[in-house]
Amino acid sequence: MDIAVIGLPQSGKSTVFNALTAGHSATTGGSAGPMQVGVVKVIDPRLAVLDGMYHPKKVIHPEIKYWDLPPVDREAVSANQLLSGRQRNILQAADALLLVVRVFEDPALLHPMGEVDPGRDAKAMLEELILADLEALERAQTRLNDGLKKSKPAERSALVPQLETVQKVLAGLEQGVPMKSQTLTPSETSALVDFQLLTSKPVVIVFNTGESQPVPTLGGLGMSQEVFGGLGEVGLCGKLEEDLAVMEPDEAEEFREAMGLDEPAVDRVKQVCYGTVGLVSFLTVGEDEVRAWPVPDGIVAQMAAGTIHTDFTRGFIRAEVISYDDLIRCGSLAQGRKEGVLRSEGKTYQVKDGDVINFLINT
Ligand SMILES: Nc1nc2c(ncn2[C@@H]2O[C@H](COP(=O)(O)OP(=O)(O)OP(=O)(O)O)[C@@H](O)[C@H]2O)c(=O)[nH]1
Ligand SMILES: [Mg+2]
Repeated sequence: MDIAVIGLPQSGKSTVFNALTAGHSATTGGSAGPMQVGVVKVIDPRLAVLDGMYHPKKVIHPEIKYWDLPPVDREAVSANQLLSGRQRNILQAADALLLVVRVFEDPALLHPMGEVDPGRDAKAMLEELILADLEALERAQTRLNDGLKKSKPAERSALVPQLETVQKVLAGLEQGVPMKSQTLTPSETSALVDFQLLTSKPVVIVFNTGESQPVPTLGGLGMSQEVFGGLGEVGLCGKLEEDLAVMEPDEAEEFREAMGLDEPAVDRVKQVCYGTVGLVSFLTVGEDEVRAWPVPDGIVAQMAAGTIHTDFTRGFIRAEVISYDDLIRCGSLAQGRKEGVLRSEGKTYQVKDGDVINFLINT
């Protein structure tokens, strides 16, 4: 999963990125550096238990790739352009956006908009995403209109529905409704896939607080989920977490306890991202490897098979499924079968988190 870190200049994006990746993205910003990418393994503790049972050659944990974008310059911000054209292009390819909002106070660090005001900043960035999509769809509308004028009657039947979809979503965006909160049919949604609209992506707000500063909530800031649609939220102290991220684990743990901190930021952010994006993991076991596969919640077995190999979707016969807890209790798939907890499921079975699955495929 690719997650891009966005936010106002100097909100602490690179600091949060470093906290999450234990990386060393240059902080303080200002200069237009390259994009930084940090890869984090999402350790699934269930795999360690399965490793002990199967002794496979490999144990494969899922990965999250965080991107820290090159900064926007202050002139652009004063001209109210909060995302550069280059940033918009990069963001299109992300699966989710992590929106860092400054909560920490620091008289030495000027806020680009004046006072520290988390609600204003979060709304401004969400509106910027809407603006980016409006501009992209307006260009598409012009292009489709031109295409229609030049097209032969036979070609029109393909262009007209696309234009209608673009206009429908444009109308919603003009009302401030992100694409993901609009009611669209599956065919309308698929007509828009190629645009990779920014408001179609899940957004997790990271409140970057000072030490022992209370964490705001979206509700408290008057941001209703109905308007902005499926936002995740998490609070952390970027600067402190950045320091803890590069310590030895034992030492970091001692600090956490002494300071009464929660779980490491990297774990909490991962959980909120998984929840907001709607990901669950199914597991596969064997002598070669044990592995966790993140998939969208609600995915059906036939499609889940396709995450292992695209051919598996076509060749899907059935899935043998046992829950992780049942497998651990039974000690083996064979015992699970004897006890009747290893089931045979068809194409439309909805995969659950922790399902251990063996797909039977017609190759
Ligand atoms: N006091 C305090 N300062 C912070 C905190 N997080 C970040 N900063 C400081 O804020 C400044 C900007 O942090 P960056 O992480 O570079 O912010 P950025 O959003 O990546 O900045 P640009 O990439 O330039 O837009 C740095 O001087 C950080 O040390 C925090 O939690 N508390
Ligand atoms: Mg930065």
